[in-house]
Amino acid sequence: MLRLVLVGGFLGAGKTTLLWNAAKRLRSRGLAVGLITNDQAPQLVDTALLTRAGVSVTEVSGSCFCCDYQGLLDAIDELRNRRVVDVVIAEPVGSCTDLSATIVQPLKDKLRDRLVVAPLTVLVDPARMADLLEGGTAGLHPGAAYILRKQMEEADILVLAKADVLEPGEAVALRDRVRAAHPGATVRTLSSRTGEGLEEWLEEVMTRSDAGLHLAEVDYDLYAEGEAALGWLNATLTLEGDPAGWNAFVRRLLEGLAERFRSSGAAVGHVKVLLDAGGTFVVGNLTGAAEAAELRGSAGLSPRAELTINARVEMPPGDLERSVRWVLDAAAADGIGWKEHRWRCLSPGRPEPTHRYGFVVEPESR
Ligand SMILES: Nc1nc2c(ncn2[C@@H]2O[C@H](COP(=O)(O)OP(=O)(O)OP(=O)(O)O)[C@@H](O)[C@H]2O)c(=O)[nH]1
Ligand SMILES: [Mg+2]
Repeated sequence: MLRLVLVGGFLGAGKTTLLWNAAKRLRSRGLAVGLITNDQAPQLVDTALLTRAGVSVTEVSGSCFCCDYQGLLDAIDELRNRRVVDVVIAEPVGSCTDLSATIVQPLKDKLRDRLVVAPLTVLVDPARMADLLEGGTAGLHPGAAYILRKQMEEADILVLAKADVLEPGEAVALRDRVRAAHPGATVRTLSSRTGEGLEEWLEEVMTRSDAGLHLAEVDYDLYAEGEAALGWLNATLTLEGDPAGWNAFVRRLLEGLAERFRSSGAAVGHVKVLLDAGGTFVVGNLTGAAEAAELRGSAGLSPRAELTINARVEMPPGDLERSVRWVLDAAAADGIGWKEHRWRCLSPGRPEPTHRYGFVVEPESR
């Protein structure tokens, strides 16, 4: 039977990177894998990136999985219509929580004949985890930190991601503190970058079928407030300019944005950009205004490039749009012209889940 693996966690926690690495390993075991991305608006860097990596991927955009339950089912069907699929790995929007009640329980209840749901995995960035354990907000709006806490509370498997950024002793100590705070979850450390802990996590999600063991008590007013604190921008542009300068352009853009958000005191959820010049591409990420921009890949020597920007930052959408336009103009000052194709800027609306179960669906009551 088809296995569905849900990988949740806050913005920038490392979900898409894990999806890609997991898909590669499962493929090498001879399994057919499909991936599903999810966002409040179309034009996703994640989808573009995974597609370029040669995986079968589809997206649910315009709403989170919980508010578009049917959209998730349709996406699973779309993957199955393309070819036989053994495993689907799906990444819900990073600002989404209450997935156990709104997705996992309904799936266990309604689709028991069609799929097995793996334990709900939630990734947490260690840079945020330490402060949250101290009762802090990890530099986020209290409502956004509330979402992150609820994500951890409902996890079946709680993963301290990006373990490579910690010293080995530090990782073990932090993991033990998370275990003490979340005794009902399996707590793991994992690094998609080094591969540490990846096989063990895969083994667990590929063999266990006791998904959704916990429900978090979620106050939807606070949840909505946390989502509304985030400005959301998805844009696609065409650039024209010096073919040798694309990587430097992406760096200027991300550093300019980091500086702009720092000076306005706006916390960064995640800013990701994908620049494709003649079939080769460079990806840039910013997971905090104080964090260094990360660039991977290298753009080709084409005078034209396509740029996709996805930014989730704690500022009103209008301010976010003005900031991005201003930094784009500054970064493009050295003879680069840009023309926008699609530009969506919004603040996520109040979550209104399609289903919400107030109880854990037991195997015998299915
Ligand atoms: N050091 C380190 N960085 C990682 C690891 N996994 C992901 N990252 C980096 O973290 C950033 C965010 O990664 P993504 O996989 O895009 O995160 P995400 O959770 O999918 O983000 P959203 O889709 O915006 O919610 C990128 O810069 C990644 O390269 C890891 O294992 N180690
Ligand atoms: Mg992602």
